[in-house]
Amino acid sequence: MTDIKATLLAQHIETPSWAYGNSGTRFKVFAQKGVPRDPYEKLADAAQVHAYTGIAPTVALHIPWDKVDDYADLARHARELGVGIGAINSNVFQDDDYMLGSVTHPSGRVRRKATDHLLECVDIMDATGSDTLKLWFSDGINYPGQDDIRARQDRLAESLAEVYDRLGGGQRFLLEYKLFEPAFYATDVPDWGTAYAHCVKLGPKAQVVVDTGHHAPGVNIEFIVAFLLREGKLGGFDFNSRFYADDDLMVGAADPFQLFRIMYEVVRGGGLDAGTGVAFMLDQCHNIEPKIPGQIRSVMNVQEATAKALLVDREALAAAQAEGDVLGANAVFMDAYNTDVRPLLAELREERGLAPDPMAAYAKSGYFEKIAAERVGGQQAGWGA
Ligand code: LRH
Ligand code: MN
Ligand code: MN
Repeated sequence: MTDIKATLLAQHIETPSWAYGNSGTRFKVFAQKGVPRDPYEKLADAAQVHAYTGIAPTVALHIPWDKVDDYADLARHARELGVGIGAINSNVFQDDDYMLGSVTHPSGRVRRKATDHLLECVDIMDATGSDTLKLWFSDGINYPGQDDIRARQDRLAESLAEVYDRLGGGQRFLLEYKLFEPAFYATDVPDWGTAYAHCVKLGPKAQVVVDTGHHAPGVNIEFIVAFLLREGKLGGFDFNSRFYADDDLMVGAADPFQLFRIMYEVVRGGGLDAGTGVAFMLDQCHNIEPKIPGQIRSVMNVQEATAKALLVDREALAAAQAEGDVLGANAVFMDAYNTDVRPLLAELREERGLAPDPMAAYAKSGYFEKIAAERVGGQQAGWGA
């Protein structure tokens, strides 16, 4: 149990700056009270999540949603609040220029502009001390014949190589895949195989990030996790839940059993071991629920799934598997999943001097009342901004 507790304490879950801003669907963004007005206030809210969970010490930025004049100053502000800057997320999907793509666009001018943005993100990594660049491309085509699928792969490879070469020592990039949306016919990085192939070609500083919402229904995500970890190519997760497509709901809300299965493969593959570099990031929006509690709940959901995965009796499982004991092996697995780990986690927090129930402690703290009174005109997270 001491080992499990130490592993749980060492796990870090990164929250995204955009989770704290107003968000919604293309139909309506419902503004909430107390929402941050700038990136500095987003970091302050993220620091609250860390203060109550103890395991969310870094915050991902999205550029240009988090554009500031002085990134070193933003990083200093984060440190003062007790958090650090995590992954820098690039954004080559919101300019009019990108209607037909960014790094895979048929026009060399647009490709240059997109790649320059990615290089600027590496400059921001240098200024903030971030070691991870997260690349997601909305690039793709809507209609058969619209553009040459293969030429777009060539253009993608060319841009990725330029960014890869710009990375400094200790820096890496994570390539994110997504089945569809906004492109509806053929996305340029639609699946883990495409992302993996590009990353293998580039080298060790390129890894794949698994956004749990970016798959077709029924896809066995834990298989992908097991495979990528075995190859040393699992860079991290963008955690969220989906019922239909890229819903960005709270991780573990739609399918806690799937999250457990994913975390088991992480544990099995050594992804929690120090130095493996698997980043556990959230990529979510809280459209109708309050944002800071939504993030606290999400961090707790990942922690609960991790605790259950760590509780799997690996020896008993291996013995049952070796004997071909199908039901016995499954029972070992399910015993861990069905364990209520909440008392263990409450104990862990108390041992660290934290409140046993982060949700209740935050609600009691008065922070929400304070920001609701102080902040007027909170920022939209980014979409449609
Ligand atoms: C794309 C995505 C990607 C973006 C984020 C805001 O759907 O998952 O990670 O950067 O949403
Ligand atoms: Mn994502
Ligand atoms: Mn997404």
